[in-house]
Amino acid sequence: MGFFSKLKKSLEKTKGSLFKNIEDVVRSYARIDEEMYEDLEAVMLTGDMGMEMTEYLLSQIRTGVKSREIKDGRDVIPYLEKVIIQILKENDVEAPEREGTEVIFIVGVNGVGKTTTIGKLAKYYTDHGKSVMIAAGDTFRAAASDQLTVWAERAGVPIVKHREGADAAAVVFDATTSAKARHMDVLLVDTAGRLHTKSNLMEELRKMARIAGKNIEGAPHETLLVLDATTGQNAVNQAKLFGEVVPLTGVVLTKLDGTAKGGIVLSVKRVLGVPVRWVGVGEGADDLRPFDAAQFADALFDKAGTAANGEDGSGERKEDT
Ligand SMILES: Nc1nc2c(ncn2[C@@H]2O[C@H](COP(=O)(O)OP(=O)(O)O)[C@@H](O)[C@H]2O)c(=O)[nH]1
Ligand SMILES: [Mg+2]
Repeated sequence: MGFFSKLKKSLEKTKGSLFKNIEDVVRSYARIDEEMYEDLEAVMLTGDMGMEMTEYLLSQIRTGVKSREIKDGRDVIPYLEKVIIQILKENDVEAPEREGTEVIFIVGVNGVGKTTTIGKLAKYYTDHGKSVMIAAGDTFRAAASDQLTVWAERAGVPIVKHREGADAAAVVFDATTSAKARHMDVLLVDTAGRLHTKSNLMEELRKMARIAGKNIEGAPHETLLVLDATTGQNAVNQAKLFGEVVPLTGVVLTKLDGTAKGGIVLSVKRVLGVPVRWVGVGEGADDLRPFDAAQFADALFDKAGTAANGEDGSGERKEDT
């Protein structure tokens, strides 16, 4: 199955929980009145849209009613489609091309999919002709670096690791030194996810960033927060906390497969101020792709693969092929 098909399948539950209930509400109102807004608010919150996004969508519907674009309940869903596509497009940020080694920190709490994401990113960049190195910056558990080693071998890329309990900043020092000397295009840095020791984590991440920046100018160029889509609004709250610890440049949304809470993708940019950069739809090496608003909207609203998705519906962007 190609990526687009997987994405579409992944979003089925989200669509079901979100649009189905919205549709049921609007269909039962011949005339739009305050009671309809109240019912809509209830189903959106139940659908895990979060307060901010719910209020925004309702205000947009009110705008549509005022401008007469929405005349009765039947016009609500097509109108919302347009609003949602607009929100998705806010996430469409192209990664700038850089000279030298691009250093990418991967952060997030335990279990969200950081290590897996690094494995997938290593595969993706390698497939796209880039040289990749991995740094095992989660030195807290031996298992973390073993797991990462398996991914590195699978992608055929070098990995820099130290023994369990070693200073993560020392791993970053060695990795940045080596990546620079070997003219690597990308250095992916895994990190520990102990948010309950927030001040320690903050210290550790800051130190890692400082060391990286000393060896490679401007590093880390990206700090991507990995969020588990199945945790819905909790993920958004997690992200707010993380944003206080380190400056984030984007979000990787994992586990979109098997959740009805994919609506979280709408909250990320508006609530956190950073775009969704990658989406994960499974545990396989090819189950991660750059976020593409048009593709995501097509998958969400069940359009067949359009030009934006490539003729084979694989979900590859043109510039990727
Ligand atoms: N279904 C699904 N599982 C995922 C995805 N990404 C990661 N996982 C799984 O989530 C679990 C935790 O991943 P891991 O990378 O170890 O998380 P970490 O603790 O943040 O490093 C593993 O079993 C992964 O296979 C995804 O996009 N979809
Ligand atoms: Mg890990």
